[in-house]
Amino acid sequence: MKKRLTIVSMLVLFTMLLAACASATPTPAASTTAPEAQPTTEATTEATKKPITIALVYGIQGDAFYITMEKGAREKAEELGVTLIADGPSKWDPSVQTPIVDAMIAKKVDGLINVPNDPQAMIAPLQRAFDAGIPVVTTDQYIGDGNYTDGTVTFPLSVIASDNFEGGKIACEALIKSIGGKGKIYILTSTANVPSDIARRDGCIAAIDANEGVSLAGVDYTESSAPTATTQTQAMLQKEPDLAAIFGANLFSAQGAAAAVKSAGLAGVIKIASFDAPEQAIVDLRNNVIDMVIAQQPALIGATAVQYIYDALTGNTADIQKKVNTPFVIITRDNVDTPEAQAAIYKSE
Ligand code: T6T
Repeated sequence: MKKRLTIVSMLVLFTMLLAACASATPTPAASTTAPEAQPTTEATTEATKKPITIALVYGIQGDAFYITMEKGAREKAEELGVTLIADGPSKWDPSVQTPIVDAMIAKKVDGLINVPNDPQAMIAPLQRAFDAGIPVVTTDQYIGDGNYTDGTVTFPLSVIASDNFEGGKIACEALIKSIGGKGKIYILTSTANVPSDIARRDGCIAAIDANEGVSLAGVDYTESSAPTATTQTQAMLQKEPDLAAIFGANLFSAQGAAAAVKSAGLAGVIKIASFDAPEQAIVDLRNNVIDMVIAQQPALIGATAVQYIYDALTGNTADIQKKVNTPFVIITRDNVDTPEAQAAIYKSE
């Protein structure tokens, strides 16, 4: 009897213990609600995720270099699921570009990519964007002295551009080689206040200075107008009948120079290097009018800029560099049909 009682009391105790355990186990209960809570949290994040709009204010309308930059930016924007809006001035002029930047600020875009038309005049408009909480990246050109780490202007996230001094040097070293290390070289570049083109001019002059047998015939500023470049080249051909080579330091400068050389019947006699790779430069290369094309990578520049703005907006700042130099693709008659050269040719629409 005593043994039965002990067994019964042990059973009661065990049952009480079980009951106590059941009422004092919040952990399993909490863990069963957690998976249900997860979709709710995700749904909330999705619902509150604001669509991202990035603006690209490029250098000038109708320039294959910027058309290609916009294409690269658009492709990257699509890949990242963000909206890209693009606009640019009809002429290279900060007073025309400024209202376009201001309109983007008024639209409350989330990020701004700009090819500043002037390194000083575009500081204030871009500062207004930054002050409105819009991250800014400059492409192809810079503002201030271009040193966004500890230079005169540091608010832009990054400057993404070619190493223009190096490009000018490469172009003119190749020209010097092609003229046998002797002769006069003429430089045509866009304007004196476009840092990229000035750096190309200076890179070319450095190459000329390093070679005793060559000299600088002169520098002219084309205002990015091919007809102006043609007229200037014709005047130079009159002045220097023994001119050996021309460096066209941007698309329109090279295009105008090539037209003048062609119409003077000097194709193949005067060597030409074209900075920039529009389709016409490739036609001129194949026809022996141009001897070397230095293709920048505008699509890569545009894509990298969109990625940087997106990274900044989504808190991934670790990979953002204050300065990025995109590489060149050098196109000659020997490699023009390679996939790499073909891919580097700019798009005109
Ligand atoms: O050469 C490019 C660009 O890099 C430069 O800053 C301005 O001219 C171009 O757009 C070509 O026309």
